[in-house]
Amino acid sequence: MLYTNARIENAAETTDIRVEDGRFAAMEPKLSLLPGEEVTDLHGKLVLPPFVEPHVHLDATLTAGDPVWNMSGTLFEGIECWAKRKDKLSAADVKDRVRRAVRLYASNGVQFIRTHVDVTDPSLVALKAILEVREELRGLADIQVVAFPQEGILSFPHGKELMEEAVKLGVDAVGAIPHFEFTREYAVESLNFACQLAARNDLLMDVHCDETDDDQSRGLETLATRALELGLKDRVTASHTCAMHSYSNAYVLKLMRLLKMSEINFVSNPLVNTHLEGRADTYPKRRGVTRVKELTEAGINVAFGNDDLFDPWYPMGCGAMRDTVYLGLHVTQMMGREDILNSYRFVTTKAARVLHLGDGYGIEVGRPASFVVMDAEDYYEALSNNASVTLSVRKGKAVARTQPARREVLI
Ligand code: 17E
Ligand code: FE2
Repeated sequence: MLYTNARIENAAETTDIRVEDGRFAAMEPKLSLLPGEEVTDLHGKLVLPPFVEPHVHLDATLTAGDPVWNMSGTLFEGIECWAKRKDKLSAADVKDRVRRAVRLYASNGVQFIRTHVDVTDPSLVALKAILEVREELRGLADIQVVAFPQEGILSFPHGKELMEEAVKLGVDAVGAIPHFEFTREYAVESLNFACQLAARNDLLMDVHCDETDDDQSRGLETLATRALELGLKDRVTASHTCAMHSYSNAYVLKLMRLLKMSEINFVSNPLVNTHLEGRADTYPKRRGVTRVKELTEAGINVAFGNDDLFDPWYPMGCGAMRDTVYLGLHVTQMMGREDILNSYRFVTTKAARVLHLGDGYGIEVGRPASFVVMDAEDYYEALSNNASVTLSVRKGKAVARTQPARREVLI
């Protein structure tokens, strides 16, 4: 297959792309058609590597209001609502919702997903179901699974054993939730335990870290220190890190040195944390989004995720990566022209680094021919106009297509 006139990652000139045996076989400004080769003219439209969702809770997806709505809008009431839904989980229920969510993602050009799955459940029913259904969904997306101890490792009965059991079942990454543990001591111990579990089993790590407005929440410094000392480095991701929004600048000045040395990644979830944080404030209300601009300027890898799709923590979501980028740029005040033009990287290449996709990802000759086409000429226009992903190609195969809306003014 030959795709002509692709505008790859905002390039000024267009490129022709040859795909053979599911891989990028050649890329040149002009390629001549081989005998019998099929051709698709992309008409100068934007071509990006596939979107990557670096943070979502697929076990809870599509359960908002079932059995109760989160009325306060806090993280903690969300956890209580979810605990009630957890009692009703079955493998069929989890698989059905995950299938629907992954199909929504696929229709929006998302081909790689990291999901956190709650393992504070003695039956581990959701984890087992997701490990099974991800095989069935491989044609649409690669799904990475994090063992996520929603109710704590030290503060939940047999929390450590459940984490170890999840590792045996075949998760890709180890999680933790230090700010939810009963005490600061437990928070530190839970991080030590999780880091050692990841190191021993050669797994990635992704910690729900300091998802609170409490400026005394200091999980991050412990996580970064262990990542450095155990040599885990960029295999570790700190998600949320909302407390960093509220840290004093003097403390952040000290912390930044450690964060750079540790080489850990960050994932910020602006849609969800602007909604969940600041709930104990009157006015002014904090936004609770971590310091994305300063981290990025320091050369630290930060990606944006959705976190939720219609669940106890967030009552919206359509499975696209656009809204998290759009809000993320506003709330972090990263609205310069170059910031906007390059912001697709938060949900493509930077998110791919979080997932350690390596050379399984990216538009380069020899790599799997996976890419998306957008109804725009560059990402500035795509983001501003909420452009559709008109085509999603995965390993050489078209997996989703959208007809862009045609709008007419009638007078
Ligand atoms: N659980 C949690 O601890 N934090 C979140 N943001 C979500 C679930 C969505
Ligand atoms: Fe999360």
